[in-house]
Amino acid sequence: MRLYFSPLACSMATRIALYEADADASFVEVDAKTKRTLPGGGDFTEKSPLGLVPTLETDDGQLLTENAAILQWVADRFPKAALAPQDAAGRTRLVEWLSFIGTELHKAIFAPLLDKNAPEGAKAYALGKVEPRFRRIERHLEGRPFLLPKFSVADAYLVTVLTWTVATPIDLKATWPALAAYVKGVRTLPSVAKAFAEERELYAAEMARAG
Ligand SMILES: N[C@@H](CCC(=O)N[C@@H](CS)C(=O)NCC(=O)O)C(=O)O
Repeated sequence: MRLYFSPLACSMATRIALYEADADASFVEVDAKTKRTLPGGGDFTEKSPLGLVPTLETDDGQLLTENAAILQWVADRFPKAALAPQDAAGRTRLVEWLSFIGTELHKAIFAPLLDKNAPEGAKAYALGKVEPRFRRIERHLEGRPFLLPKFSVADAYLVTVLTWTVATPIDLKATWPALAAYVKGVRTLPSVAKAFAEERELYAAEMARAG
């Protein structure tokens, strides 16, 4: 299978899941600005209509998009890695967290804050949404290492988006100590540490290319 990704973007959650599963996967970098694959590759919008990462091409040629779908697909494809609860109640909680991270954190807060072209009013509106949403996860993660009883694909997604706070006015350590401790703990997992180290290097190369 092949994961289309951009360095340190939300697609890193899928990389983490693939590392956890010890999956045989290749990784194709996408230039988020030009929507072309690197190095010197093709038009990524032929794979993903909106040109968004993650996009996962499976061994039987399916093209999957959307974090919540791809992460659950990886969890189901590699059940031994136990990246998703097997029981219905646990699965519902997983979908609840994936939806919360995708809509209430990723899109509602981080997308406007990280978009250089977003107007200041949009950024201020997004910052206004931080307190209740971060409080919800802060309370949930007090005394817990993971969102669910075990590490799951939802943690792979949450640690990825919370790391973006460094590029925003949100001070995780000062304001949200349980979230800061959660990120610190999850980043010690070998799969997560490896993904971050690799993607940090690719991100630095991307920044150097952009000048
Ligand atoms: N709804 C999509 C959103 C994916 C998304 O926003 N991806 C970002 C990276 S975190 C992206 O590809 N941005 C490039 C762009 O907006 O052109 C999902 O959950 O997978």
